[in-house]
Order: sequence, then structure tokens, then C-alpha cells
Amino acid sequence: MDVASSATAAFRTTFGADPAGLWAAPGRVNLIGEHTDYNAGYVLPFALPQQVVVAAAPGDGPGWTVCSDLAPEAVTFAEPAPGTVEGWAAYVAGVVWALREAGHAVPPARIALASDVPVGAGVSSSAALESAVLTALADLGGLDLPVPRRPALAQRAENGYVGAPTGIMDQSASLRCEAGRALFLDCRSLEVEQIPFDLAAEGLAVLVVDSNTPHRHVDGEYGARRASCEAAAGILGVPALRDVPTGDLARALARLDDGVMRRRVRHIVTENQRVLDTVGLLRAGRIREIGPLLTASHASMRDDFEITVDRVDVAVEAALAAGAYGARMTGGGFGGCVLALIDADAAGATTAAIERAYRTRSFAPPTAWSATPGPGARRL
Ligand code: GAF
Repeated sequence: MDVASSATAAFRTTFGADPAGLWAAPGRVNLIGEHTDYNAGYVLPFALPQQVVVAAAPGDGPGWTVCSDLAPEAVTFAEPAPGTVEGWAAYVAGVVWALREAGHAVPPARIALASDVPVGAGVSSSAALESAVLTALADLGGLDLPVPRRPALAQRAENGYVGAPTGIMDQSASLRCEAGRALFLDCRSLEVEQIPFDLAAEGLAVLVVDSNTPHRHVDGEYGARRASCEAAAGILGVPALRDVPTGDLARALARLDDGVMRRRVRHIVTENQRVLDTVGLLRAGRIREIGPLLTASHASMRDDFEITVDRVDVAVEAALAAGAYGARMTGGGFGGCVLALIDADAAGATTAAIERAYRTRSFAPPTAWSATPGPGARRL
């Protein structure tokens, strides 16, 4: 059954009626620009075809009732204060809470969810969930909420309700991406440029490889990276590391005593530049040439930001050895997915090479698929 049918079936089973509508929001991969979002920098994600679908209808009483195809036991809440709803339903309650905090009259609703976005794989299953729910509630309630203002509200659900100190990239990707394009986002101004990213026309593919090493953001490592970047910006006297120009990097590093902090800063400053360089190449239609930037981004995450793990390093190395133009881990790190830019007809051989490398090391097998940029959140 496809995801929309699963959401509809879950709605009918739980509520004994048809939903008023279906809303979808995708997961994402980030082509380049990792951990730059909370440094007010640049990112370049695109939406995956995998998505969360929400089947929803106005509530038949006060409050919100939520179920999913995997957890048909419904959760009901009336006053979603942080800490009162837990587990997957917290992402829904968090959106209701964030909208109400921002002064929106959120309509009571019945909601059923279904998803084919891999969970814990670093492809934003939680942002997709928040974005789908937010889009449905905004429509059902006729809320005055233009799309560019939505990611910050979904992010607030994640930060203030679920408790993960993440940036604004994932919700922006899920809510603002367009099919066939990568989303060039300035995380300070929140301005976007939709960059054409037609892989098929160039005979290319982006292979996404799930290392099957689950990752989590509420763990301390993500927050520690963020704290280190913010402390460095304080020492350097800039609002955010985005404000350290590439040409000033050596001077900035010389002002920092701590070796770990120097490496963190070097990653962010060089990564922002790599995003700009990647965008420049894509604007010129030179997709293949972004490969070395992807690979340099991976080396920077591995050596300077120290957020990769064996299984992602091995996948990147195997993809490159099999002829990929470039490869890197994508997402928050400590596991999750790798992406590789390859010739479209090399997907099978590249996947086989990574599988072989995993077998040699007795790692559990990876899961791979070719990703084409899909649409952002919308009513189906
Ligand atoms: C996670 C976070 F949610 C994003 O905000 C971003 O920081 C990313 O890690 C790293 O680029 O996906």
C-alpha cells in the first residue's frame, strides 16, 4: 500500500470516517553545507521522494487526536504543554504548541499519519512529520501563515518541545523544496534560490546509502558542536561563524587557543565556501564538477568537525574507489546516510562495491537507493 493509502486507512480505522484531506511533506538529503545552518550560513538540500502523509479532518471535540499506521492506538491531548506528550506524538503536539505560542488559532483536529521516510537515517523523518502536520493544520484552520514563515515554527516544535537543538535546514527543506531543484538557503536571511538540479538530463544520479548506523540529535554530540561554534563566534567577536570570511580564516584560527575549537571553526568556514562554490557550478550547469567539493566536505566533517563514523567513512571510500565523482556523509552525523554523485548506470556497481566493503568488515548490510529531487510540502 502506498503512503497516502496507509494514512487514509489508518484514519478510517481510528475515526470511522473519511479524512477531509491529505497533506504530504518529504524527507531530505543535504547535498552540501553541514552544521552551517545554526551558524547562520548556507545549505543546499533537496527533497526526497519519501514522505510523511497526514490524513486529517476537523476535530469532533476540543483538542487533537493523533494515530499512525504503525501505532493505531490514538493519542489525545488538549493543552500541549512541553513534556506532556511523548514519543512520535510529541512532534505533532510540538507543532500545535509552536503555532499557538505564535498566536495562531489552531483548529482542533483528528490526524492519522503514515510515512516511508527512513527513521534515524539522517534524512529528516522528524522534520517531515512536523512539516506535514503544520501544512495540514494551516490549511484546515485557514491560518495566515505564508510558506517562508513556516520552517521557523516547525523548528520551534523540534527545539522547544522535542528538545533537539537543531537548526532550520531540515524544516526549510521539507517545506520549501521544489521538484527537480536543490534549495539554496541562506540560514540568516532565510532567502532561497531554487537551483535547477536535473540529474537525469546529465546521465547522473545521487546514490543515497543508509549506513544503517542509527543517529540521534538529542544526544550530546550535536549540542556540543553547536556550543563550540557559538563559543568560537563569541571569542572572535562575530554574531555567528558565517561572519568569518574565508580569506580571514587563518587570522581567526590564530586567535583561538583551543585545537578542537580551531578545527570546528575551520569546518564551518570552509563548508560555507564549498556551498557557495557548489551553487556556482550548478548555476553554470557543471554538475559533475561538484564531486570534489562533496568529497572535501566529507574530509572536513571527518577530520575537523569529527562527526563521521567508520561505517560512513567506509561507504564514502568504497563509492569513490568505484568511480563516484564525489561522496560525503549527509545530515547531522554520527551515522545515517552517505550520498554519492555517480553516473546513472553505475548505481548497481557502486552499491555492490559498498556492500562488499561492508561484508569485509562484518558490518550489517547498507541500504541504497537513487534519489531524485521531489516536491516540498503540499496538499495532495
Ligand atoms: C541535523 C539538524 F537538524 C540540521 O539543523 C542541521 O544542523 C544538520 O543536522 C547538519 O547540517 O539534520
